[in-house]
Amino acid sequence: MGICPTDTRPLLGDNFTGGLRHWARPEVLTCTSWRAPIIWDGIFDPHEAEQEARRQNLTIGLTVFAVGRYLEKYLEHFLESAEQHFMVGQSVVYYVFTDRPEAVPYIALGQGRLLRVEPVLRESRWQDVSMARMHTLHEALGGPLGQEADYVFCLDVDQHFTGNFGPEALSDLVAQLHAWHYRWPRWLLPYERDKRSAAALGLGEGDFYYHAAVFGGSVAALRKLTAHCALGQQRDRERGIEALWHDESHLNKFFWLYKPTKLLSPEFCWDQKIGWKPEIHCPRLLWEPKEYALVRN
Ligand code: 2GW
Ligand code: MN
Repeated sequence: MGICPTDTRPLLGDNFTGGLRHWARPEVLTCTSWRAPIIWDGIFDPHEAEQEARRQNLTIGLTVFAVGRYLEKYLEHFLESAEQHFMVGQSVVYYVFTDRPEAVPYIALGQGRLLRVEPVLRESRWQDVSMARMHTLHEALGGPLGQEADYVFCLDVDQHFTGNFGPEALSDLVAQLHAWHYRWPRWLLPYERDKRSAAALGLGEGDFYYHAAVFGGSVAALRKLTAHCALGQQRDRERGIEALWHDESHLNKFFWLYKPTKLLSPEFCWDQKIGWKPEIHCPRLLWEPKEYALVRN
């Protein structure tokens, strides 16, 4: 680990982190080799980022899929906690993709916040529920959603907000460091290694391992990301193969080819099961406990 170079060239994607204070977290990596900031608690001023975002009069989208049992199990807590912590004070639109629109719980929304329900079909295999998101998002970003929102975050539903998740996280293309893998050597990261897969990365490839539970960016950047991943998945399917971590493997391939302009530290999507780590100051999202036996059948 190390701090950002003292180079004075402007950082990529720093438009919502005016006055980044890389020196505030000397014990962690706060800048990538391609000069994108890695957002750790303390290196940005949340108020400055909020002011900048408000001056630009942005609409920020949050997409989430709640299909089958995941609706009852996770959606309400996810949305209630988003009301407390996600982009507070900004214009926000939630897009809930579900196979049962009538079952979406009623949530009292704050001023300037809207919720839209987008019907989707239910895939029969759970792997397909997760992977179909890329194609569905791609279509949505090309339609009214893409017209309405300036920036969009695409999140898993099996988590809840516990801390401020604000405009400091905005940038053209945003990737989330995976909480379980950010300290691992590159060769050990669980990328797809089968060369037949569109998601394959060689042993010397890959920058970080990114978590598909959180990614975001401008509508244009996300159109490109979702097209790339959906096409890769399609190509694999035609060959009768499936990447190790499904959509997440394709996402990692995309971020290797097209570098994110901002990275979020694992504080933005933390798993309490990992236990206490000195560098994790303020978790913004926490994973819900995994109950695979209950939901994966
Ligand atoms: C998924 C797996 C097994 C059983 C059900 C489902 C399921 C997922 C479902 O029944 N309904 C549903 O709406 N989903 C959506 O897909 C939901 O938004 C959920 O958060 C998302 C991903 O599934 P999840 O959260 O169970 O997968 P994780 O937490 O193990 O996620 C990582 O790996 C996935 C690929 O295997 C994805 O890349 C995901 O983004 C990663 O966080
Ligand atoms: Mn998940």
